Amino acid sequence: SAYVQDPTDKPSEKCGVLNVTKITENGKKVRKNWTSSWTVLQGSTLLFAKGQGGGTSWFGGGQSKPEFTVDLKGGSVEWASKDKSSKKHVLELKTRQGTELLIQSENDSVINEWFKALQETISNHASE
Ligand code: I3S
Repeated sequence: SAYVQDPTDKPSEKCGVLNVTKITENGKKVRKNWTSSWTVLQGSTLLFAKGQGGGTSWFGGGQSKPEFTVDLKGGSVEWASKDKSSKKHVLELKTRQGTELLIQSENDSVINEWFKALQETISNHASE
């Protein structure tokens, strides 16, 4: 299922389980802490919730909040270089605010779709 920008201008959405760690926060290096996260791309915002994407997550629950959100406007995404992680299929996401994340999936096509989706989102919001 390719990621396609909705022609009716509805906010784009994509979700799934990814492995995520912050590596930099507000320009400062932080210790890696890989966690499996239910991840949602909603408009230009990327949201993470801890744990696998099961029925008890914040998503759709209304009450609980996402663990962490990232504003993609003005950010960048690229394949992480080997020195960033020993894992395969790792993306490096940088925000305008100086936060850097690594995003990983064992599944090649899953991570490729996220790469496309994040790239498109960033370029679609480039002028904001
Ligand atoms: O970049 P590093 O320091 O090699 O990252 C690894 C460490 O964070 C390690 O944790 P501790 O050093 O706290 O034990 C993690 O378990 C590894 O997963 C990290 O490396 P990878 O290559 O998996 O991103």
